[in-house]
Amino acid sequence: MHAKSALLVVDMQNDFCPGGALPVPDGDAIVASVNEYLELFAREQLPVFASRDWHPEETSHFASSGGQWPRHCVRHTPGAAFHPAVQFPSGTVVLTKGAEPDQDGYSAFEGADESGGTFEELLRAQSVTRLYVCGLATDQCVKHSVLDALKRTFRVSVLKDAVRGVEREEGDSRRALELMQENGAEMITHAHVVKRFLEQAWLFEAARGGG
Ligand code: VGL
Ligand code: ZN
Repeated sequence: MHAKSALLVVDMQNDFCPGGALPVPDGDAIVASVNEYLELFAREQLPVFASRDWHPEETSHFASSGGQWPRHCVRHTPGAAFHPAVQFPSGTVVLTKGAEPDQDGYSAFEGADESGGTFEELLRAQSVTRLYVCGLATDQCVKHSVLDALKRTFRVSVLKDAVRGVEREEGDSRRALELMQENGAEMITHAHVVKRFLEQAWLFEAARGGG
């Protein structure tokens, strides 16, 4: 049996896009690619997860309380909403993270759905073994989510054409991608994912039809 895959779209929120409070340069330039992946996973009837930063008004995550970031993604504000052009399929599970005043919430594995199910519980319940990851920001929440997934023994594919970094220091995104790769993540682009899914479908058909 082949690996069951799921898609994780990290923090595609207004505040991380140009015009937002903590803009990722060209953060919105990946929207079209993200939508292609969403369509692909929806068509394959594979689980789709969308993490969101969901901070309280005051949190140790913000510079105003000793953290390193400007105020961003304060829960229920327009900046915390998903970018309006991202087309999440019905059934997308939203993972809320960073909601506690002492929680950075850099990793989607700190997130939970509306019933309190943690990301890992939700993945295990559906026997997911491979996670495809895209979104914002390569050098922050994408990186932490990917490293956490690997630590928890999931296989991880980073969708290189659908991530962008904050780049607080030049080269942060490149270094983050290298670190993810060193820890076992695979780097992949859309055409290869499509090809892989097609091949898996053929193998499945062949096995079923007896050749
Ligand atoms: C993020 C910095 C602070 C992210 C969240 O989503 O990558 N970065 N909070
Ligand atoms: Zn944050």
